Amino acid sequence: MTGPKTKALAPQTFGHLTKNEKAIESDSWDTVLREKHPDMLDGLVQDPRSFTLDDLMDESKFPRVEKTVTMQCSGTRRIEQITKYAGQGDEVPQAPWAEGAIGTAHYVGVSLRKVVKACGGLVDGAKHLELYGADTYFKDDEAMNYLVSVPWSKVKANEVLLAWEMNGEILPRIHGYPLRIVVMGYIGARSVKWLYRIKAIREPSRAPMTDGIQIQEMPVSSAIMSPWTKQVLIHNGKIRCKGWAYSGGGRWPERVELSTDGGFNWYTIPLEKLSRKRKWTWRSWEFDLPCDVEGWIEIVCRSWDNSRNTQPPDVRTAWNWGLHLTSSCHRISVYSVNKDAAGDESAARGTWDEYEKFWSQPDPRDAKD
Ligand SMILES: Nc1nc2c(c(=O)[nH]1)N[C@H]1C(S)=C(S)[C@@H](COP(=O)(O)O)O[C@H]1N2
Ligand SMILES: [Mo]
Repeated sequence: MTGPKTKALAPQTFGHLTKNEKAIESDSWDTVLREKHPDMLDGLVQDPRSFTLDDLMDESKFPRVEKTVTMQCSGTRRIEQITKYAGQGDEVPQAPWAEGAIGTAHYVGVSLRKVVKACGGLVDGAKHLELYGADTYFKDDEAMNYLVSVPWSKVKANEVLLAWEMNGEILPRIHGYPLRIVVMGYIGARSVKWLYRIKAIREPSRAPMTDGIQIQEMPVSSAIMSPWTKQVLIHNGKIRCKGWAYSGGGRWPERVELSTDGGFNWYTIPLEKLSRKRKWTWRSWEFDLPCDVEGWIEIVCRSWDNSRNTQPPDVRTAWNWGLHLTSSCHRISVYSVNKDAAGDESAARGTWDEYEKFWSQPDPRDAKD
């Protein structure tokens, strides 16, 4: 995924929006918009119009919206499908994402609904908005733009933003500079970067991440970010675990649980160890997980959202050809070395003297008759 080739892009080191506005004003945003497509919002709207970033930033026309939003790729944790069932998925070489294909940021922009309204609203029959990214790829020997659609109902609910600022800075190029879509609670693929055109249409766009059914709201899921699988952990009877839990569609994790025995017994992470609940974001968590045993153990993470949805137990349960939505309980294998148990454990392992003594006491080692 690379950005559009535009000239004179501003450096990414600006700290303040006033500076950023100037930087954006003077560069290629208008060029991209005007040369490629005269109308930024066209199709089935009453009054097709073009907007500059200045227009969108004008608070007398469009109220500014700020939102903290989690964006999750539908391929998050796909690596678990790949490593367990090699060759059984068609996107394997493209995006072998692990637990990190998710992130939370604070965006500034305007609601797309208001921009549609500024075009006189939709005409009869329009039900979806098609979003064009300026980047291209080849499909059947043809150069295509990145193109997906979102339903009007989602836009109408003010849950789709046009954003130009991320975490207090100008939107970085890699994240869609100068303007991107942010769809709250949906699969990341709908949040189109390097946006240059929006078109109102009747039917949903035939676009990536359909898989027969269009993936929109993300299911409840979670992951352990620390420790890592296969790590050897030397601890004092408690393993410090950290991770995230998220649910799409405006739902949020209510409970996060951890297990050290593959998912038979669960510890509920106390609420004060979860970050605050918000409608459109993940909750990060941290917990000292009690663990007495030594050797290879399986730590499992499971979360429940406010609709009491939970995660399927195993990777295979949600298998599909695109290897999307790996939302099963996250399982990692770690080697536990419990320093606190060291006294007892070494006794159990024993010295040769203890060994002789043990077998001489209740019974000899072998049966005599
Ligand atoms: N124009 C364009 N927008 C795009 C994409 C892309 O390839 N091109 N990838 C999408 C996908 S699949 C995801 S998961 C998110 C990732 O957003 P990020 O790069 O800001 O994390 O962007 C989405 N928007
Ligand atoms: Mo994605």
